[in-house]
Amino acid sequence: MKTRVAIIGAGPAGLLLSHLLEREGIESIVVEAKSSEFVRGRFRAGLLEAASVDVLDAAGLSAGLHKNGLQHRGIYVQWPGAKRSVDFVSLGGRPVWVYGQTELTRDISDARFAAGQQMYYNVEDVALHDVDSTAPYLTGIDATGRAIRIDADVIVGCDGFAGVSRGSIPEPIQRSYERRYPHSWLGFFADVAPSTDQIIFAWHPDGFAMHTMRSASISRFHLQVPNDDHITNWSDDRIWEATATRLGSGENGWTLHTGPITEKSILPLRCRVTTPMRHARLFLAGDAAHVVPPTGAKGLNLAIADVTLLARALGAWKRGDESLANAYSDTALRRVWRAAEFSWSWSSALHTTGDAFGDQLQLAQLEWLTSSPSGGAGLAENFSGVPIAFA
Ligand code: RFL
Repeated sequence: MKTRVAIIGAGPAGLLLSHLLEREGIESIVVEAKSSEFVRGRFRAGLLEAASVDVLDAAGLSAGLHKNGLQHRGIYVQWPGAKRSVDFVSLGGRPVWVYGQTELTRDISDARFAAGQQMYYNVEDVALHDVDSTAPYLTGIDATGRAIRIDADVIVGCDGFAGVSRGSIPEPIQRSYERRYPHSWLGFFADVAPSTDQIIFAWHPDGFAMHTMRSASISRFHLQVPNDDHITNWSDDRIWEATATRLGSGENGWTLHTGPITEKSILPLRCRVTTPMRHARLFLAGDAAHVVPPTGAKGLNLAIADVTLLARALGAWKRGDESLANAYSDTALRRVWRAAEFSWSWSSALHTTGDAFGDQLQLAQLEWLTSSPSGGAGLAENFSGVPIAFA
């Protein structure tokens, strides 16, 4: 098979890229290791920046978001004895949207199926070849066990954190920056109406807790746990007890509503950025190039920003101007490092370390961020997401 752009991975980055490329008049083929049902059912992110919503609006992909998503003007930040509302809009930022990655992935894949996008699911052993040449190609084994080969002008690795594309950037050129955090997140969903109208980020001596939501009847929570913890240590009763304590249920007239827990897992927090995001005819986008701790809710938003830049760059290249494609890695990485720094500093303010001095510094930081207009403006700008800059 021959196409202009071979895309590896049908997560939000790969699917959205194929959609944006079509709007640039560029044909693509998407290959995905998992089944369509698996990809469409995967639970993950849930917060969209205003800048991401702009992209989805312009791409005609936001009907589901505007129908079922929840627009939030800000967040709550709390610690024992304090609950602060941070209103992004009055601080110069823009509203954010709570809309599940699962729903967004379904919306985009429905649009791609409707448009007749060539997509191959359940493709095993995907390998990249000759990315240094002007005739790169990839190979794999399709769902029927047949060997496939896709020749392309460029290959885009949208294959996430555990993908294969990154490995095709040779070692002397590739550089990865990594930070592992000393704690993990226990995340769970519950079939219960949210107990809050805005996301709660809570500092507590027992550890960070977060209360978010997916819909009017599904709540989402995260609890800081040690890295060596295991989900079998956490019965549903223990989870609810810890969540109620850390979120301050029963204080100031606020009560946490509990319900059946439908999914729970532990996720280590890490940040890894791989550079460059372009090598010859290979481009990386989304989690294939970078992962950030989810505290700042940036992963999905960075994936959207990357492929927005890349579609525009490949469109310009098709018209004879390679400058945006040449600048892609540097342009994308500026936003990636902003998000990495914000995710690091926001995580650092909220996750306890067992150090009493550190606790006091964290509380001083939270006090400043939630009471000073300049502190709040930075928080609002980082959460809302700055507009996507193309150069
Ligand atoms: P994905 O979604 O991982 O998709 C990559 C796709 O590539 C496929 N693949 C391959 N296909 C072919 N051949 C191979 N060899 C392949 N290897 C892999 C995979 O099967 C998959 O379908 O990456 P993408 O598209 O870059 O999207 C990134 C986002 O999924 C990710 O950044 C977010 O989910 C991160 N994230 C959050 N981001 C936010 O913006 N806001 C949030 O609130 C937020 N919360 C979260 C998160 C991530 C979490 N986890 C589980 C990592 C909360 C959690 C718990």
